[in-house]
Amino acid sequence: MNDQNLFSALRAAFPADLDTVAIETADGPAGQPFTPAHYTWRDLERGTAMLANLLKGLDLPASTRIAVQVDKSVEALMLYLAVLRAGHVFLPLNTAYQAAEIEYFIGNAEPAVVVCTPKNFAWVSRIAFKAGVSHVFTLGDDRSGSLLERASHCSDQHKPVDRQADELAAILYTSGTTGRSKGAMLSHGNLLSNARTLQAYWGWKPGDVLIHALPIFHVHGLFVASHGALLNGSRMIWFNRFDPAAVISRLPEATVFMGVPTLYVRMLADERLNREVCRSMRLFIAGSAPLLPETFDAWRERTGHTILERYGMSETVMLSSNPYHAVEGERRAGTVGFPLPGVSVRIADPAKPGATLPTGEIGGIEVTGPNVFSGYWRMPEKTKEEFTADGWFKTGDVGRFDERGYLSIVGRSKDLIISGGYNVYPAEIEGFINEMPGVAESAVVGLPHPDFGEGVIAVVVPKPGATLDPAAIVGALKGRIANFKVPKQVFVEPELPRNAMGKVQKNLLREQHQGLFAR
Ligand code: MLC
Ligand code: AMP
Repeated sequence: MNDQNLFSALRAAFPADLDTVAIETADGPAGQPFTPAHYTWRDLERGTAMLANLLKGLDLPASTRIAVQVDKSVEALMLYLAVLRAGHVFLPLNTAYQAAEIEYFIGNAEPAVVVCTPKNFAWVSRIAFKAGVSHVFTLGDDRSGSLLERASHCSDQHKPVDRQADELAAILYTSGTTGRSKGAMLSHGNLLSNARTLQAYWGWKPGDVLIHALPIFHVHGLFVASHGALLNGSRMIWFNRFDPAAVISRLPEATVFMGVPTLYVRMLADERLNREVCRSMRLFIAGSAPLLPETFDAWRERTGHTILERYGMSETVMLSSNPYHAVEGERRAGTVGFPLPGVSVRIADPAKPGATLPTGEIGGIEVTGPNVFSGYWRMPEKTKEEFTADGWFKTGDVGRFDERGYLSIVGRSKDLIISGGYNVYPAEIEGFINEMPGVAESAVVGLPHPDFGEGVIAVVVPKPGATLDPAAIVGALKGRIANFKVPKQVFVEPELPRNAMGKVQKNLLREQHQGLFAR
């Protein structure tokens, strides 16, 4: 059968002249003097071949998980591509994750290879070897580490391993409202079909240049942004870190930018953002969290560009998008547009299982399409719970269609906070707080935050006779969980508000504290 490896499709889109620039770096390792590096398409071809040969030499079974927790760099992107090329499964991990989180992911996914930053080698390798991982390599954002050293001895010729569309390409861990994180299994076909759909829907064209300023351990930066540019043979201006002033200074050379709403809010706060710097831009895309209409309006006023908001998730890649071409409609603030071609979206009646709701009514968003994942890694029960009997995936988002077919997300049935584009599950944080000495119970909620969209806070109830120090709670959490999950503020209160059924009324806590992060 024909090779359906996603890497092969991306490789086929490289320009004929492999000696033109594919990626130009716009910043470098933190704290070091910066000289821009230019990676040609040939560099990507050779670098991914050498890394794929390194993996091949390890004699791993097909579809082995390769877990990667490294700072963003072009080499880290090449590692992702090499894993696809070698026919293995990429497992990206947020660099903010701490030991307890990494221990869980490695224990659950059972990767044969782990790649971490040189500075984390001691603790990551201890966890990995204890879990039976055979190989731990290091990769720094300054090209340091054992991975590139070992790959430098490998051949730069490598034939991509044949993969079928339904074979696994990546596992993305997403936290659950109850219990531990689940690994969403995405196939070569899920990712490639979505990338092709977006290439057409967003009008990617020759000469496009993408500013890549998002992390590459989640859907937005790794799949939507990178695949978009690679599948179009387009050059990327590559930021390892988001810096609003630096991004604005490169806009005049670019045509496409993608960001979570916080990136737009931060660029708007810089007075150098104006129509002139955006003169060559074709498209600004936002997603991963709700874009406030005030940000949408302010951006249009300042730059003359209307942000295109789209909606997706780890389990499905992209689901819906505001239109690119004006003939298909305007881009509407507060909506996530139309279902993408090939993707079906319906609104389920929360009161009547199996029934769907008409236009205008609010219910659970359910989806199906070639982009939808096959299930959670080794969790058949969880997978079953999240799909309907007729095979639609329950997103956990709540929304409605308007009379013109635009989808709006109006809430979430899952108890989830999205802060600066990162998901924070209150149940997980509450679990850590409740284990602390002197704590009777806690409730974690998100409040409107001018920078992050939502900011995390915790309300903690002490055990009788115990005294709790909010700063000590924050301090204890900092070493244990990713920093973006740590509550920005902790309140100690004698009790939590409950309804007649005994359920904590988080809406009352949100109301009580809502102005906390006001501008
Ligand atoms: C950083 N901090 C955050 C935070 N990011 N706090 C809450 N929420 C966040 N998102 C805190 C850190 O804990 C730290 O606090 C302080 O800010 C400085 O950390 P930093 O790392 O220097 O922050 P900064 O570089 O400013 O990062 C902000 C950011 C980043 C917005 C650039 O969060 C980011 O890149 N977000 C993008 C996330 C993303 O790509 N999401 C896509 C998911 S895919 P302290 O107290 O520890 O010093 C998806 C599907 C889809 O959702 O549809 O796309
Ligand atoms: P993740 O699990 O990190 O992939 O996050 C996916 C979730 O992000 C979705 O289920 C939505 O709740 C949210 N999301 C993504 N895009 C948007 C958007 N444009 N507007 C509102 N929420 C969004």
